[in-house]
Amino acid sequence: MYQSATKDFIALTLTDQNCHIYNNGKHRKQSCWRKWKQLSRLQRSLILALLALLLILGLLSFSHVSMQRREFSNKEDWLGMSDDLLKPAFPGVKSVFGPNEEGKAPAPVVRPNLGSDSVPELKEPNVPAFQKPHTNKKIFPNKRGPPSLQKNGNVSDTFVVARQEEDKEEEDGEKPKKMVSWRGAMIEADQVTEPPPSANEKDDAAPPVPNVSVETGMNRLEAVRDAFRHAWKGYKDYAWGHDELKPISKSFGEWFGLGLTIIDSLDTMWIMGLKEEFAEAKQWVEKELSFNQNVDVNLFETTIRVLGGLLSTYHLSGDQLFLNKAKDLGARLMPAFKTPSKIPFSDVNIGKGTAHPPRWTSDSSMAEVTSIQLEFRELSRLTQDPMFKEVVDEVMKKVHKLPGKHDGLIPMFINTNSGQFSHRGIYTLGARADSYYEYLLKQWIQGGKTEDELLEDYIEAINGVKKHLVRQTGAHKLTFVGELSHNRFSPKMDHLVCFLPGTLALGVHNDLPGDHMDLAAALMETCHQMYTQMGTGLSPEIAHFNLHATDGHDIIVKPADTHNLLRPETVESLFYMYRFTKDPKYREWGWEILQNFNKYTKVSGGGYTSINNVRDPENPEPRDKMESFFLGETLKYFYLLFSDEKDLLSLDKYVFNTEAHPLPIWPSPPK
Ligand code: DMJ
Repeated sequence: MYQSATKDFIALTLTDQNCHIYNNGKHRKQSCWRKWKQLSRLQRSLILALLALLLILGLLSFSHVSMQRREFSNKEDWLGMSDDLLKPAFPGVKSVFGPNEEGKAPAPVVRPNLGSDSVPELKEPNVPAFQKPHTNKKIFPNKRGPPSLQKNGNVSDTFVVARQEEDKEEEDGEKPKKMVSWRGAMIEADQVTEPPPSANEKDDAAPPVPNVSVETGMNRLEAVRDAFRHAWKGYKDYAWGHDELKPISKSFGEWFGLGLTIIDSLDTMWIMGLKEEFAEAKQWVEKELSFNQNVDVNLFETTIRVLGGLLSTYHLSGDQLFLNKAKDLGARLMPAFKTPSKIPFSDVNIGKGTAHPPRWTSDSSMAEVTSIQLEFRELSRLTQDPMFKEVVDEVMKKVHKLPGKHDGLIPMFINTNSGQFSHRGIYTLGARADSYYEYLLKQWIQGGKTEDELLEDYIEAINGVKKHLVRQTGAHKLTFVGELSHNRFSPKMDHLVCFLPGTLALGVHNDLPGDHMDLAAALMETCHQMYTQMGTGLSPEIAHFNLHATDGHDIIVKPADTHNLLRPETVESLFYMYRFTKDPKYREWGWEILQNFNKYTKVSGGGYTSINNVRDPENPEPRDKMESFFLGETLKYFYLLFSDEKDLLSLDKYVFNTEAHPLPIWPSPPK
């Protein structure tokens, strides 16, 4: 039976056109079999060999497919396993995996506590006075840095990625301009920052801040300088003249094509006394920087980073070059204000002199149109040309009078045609609204505390924040600023909101209500906890807070929010809090953050990288991007936090723009 079946099979497999398939199976069998018999022995052997080969190939491909399937399900096992095995940074906070915001491969992330994530009905705030948080002794597993970022760690990985990138660039014919690296003392200094791997392994036993004089803070300052040099080296070697460094692929990213990192870094280098680096950057500004480019730039980003950076560098260095560049840029940004409502468009072509809103809307975001004032006002003062100040003051006046605020809180968008708020009903101190509140206070300070409308709006807004947005967690009474969405409270806080403790403290320093300082201190503690409760000791982009005491956890991180972009806000606030209180704990907290940036984001070969997963110290997943604000803001605020130099940028003489560029407080009030 087996034999006859085989014969049948063979006969049917022969596709000889004479071997027809008939309806009648018997006929078919006979006809094909006859043909087979007519073949020579050699022919039959060849055919049989061919069939055997096909059979083997078939078997092989079957086993390959099933192996792939097995691997796939193993991956699922691995992810599932890591979900369970991931060491929770805070006991009981579980991890899950899911797609990240860029739709990349799912990574182990933190499982939100569903119980607390529900949005409770808006009630009266539950924090009449700020209860001191129960500060647990810090849960801070002093782990080793991730293998991929260790100096002697995954060098080959980094190399392979870089090599592949280079190969690709060679194929594309777009090899980035390699710059001659500045070598010498800088490299040695760089090595001081990162402890040798052996030291990392012994971290648990080591004293918290080895070899550092808390009194003088001197070594910490050197550590910040080293971090800056390391970041700068990566930028110089692989991204010189471009907007941002991609330190893992050793390449660059372009946003506006304005050498953002160089300009954002200028005043930081000046403040840190990095003369050689400053001289080189200045030379680039002089020789290479041109705003006469057919390029669309974002009005807000260009104002805070480039205009702000040029103006502050002019003030610090006294070099006219920077003011001339600032004037040129300011004039090129002016077309943004030519709108029916005088509320500026978000984008300007600085070469063509045209402006437009984003493609999908005629709205601008509130933070963007109300956080360009410090810079434009200062430009008018320096140039004696009122037009810059007039256009931005007009925006503030309009917003001051605009209906639709909620106890001083503003919606996130404004329409450039109607000049009215749009997308009403959502109130946040985070993205798209944050620096509106910051600039109310800072403009008032800049102008010598004479512009009453700004102060009124600020005080009213902070009262609104306290009334509608401030809550405490159930477990450890951590104070946070949530969001209001159509009258429902959401216990969600962006890391961006961590600018608020610093701003509140600055207000109190300028004689605003003392209870603002209580809120500042309570929020500062929470921002600190957003770092310490993560496996890497670095904050996620967004935290959710648990209003219930049920499971003892305060902070929940959703899968899409586990990244850290090297943002400055917490360090910024630590700087203000330390300046005004001199409480050494703020320096300690800052020092821990700097060490963790070094452990988990420092890239061997140069630069620091954003990471995808602050929960996983073993694999924080580098994102391959160093934002210009890491040099412009984060490292500058670290330096200022640790510096004991008495008159270094006194907060009675300077006001920092939202990108950490110091601008002078005016000696006489504006006219
Ligand atoms: C910076 O560009 C500024 O601080 C801005 O106000 C908010 N975003 C980044 C830093 O996080």
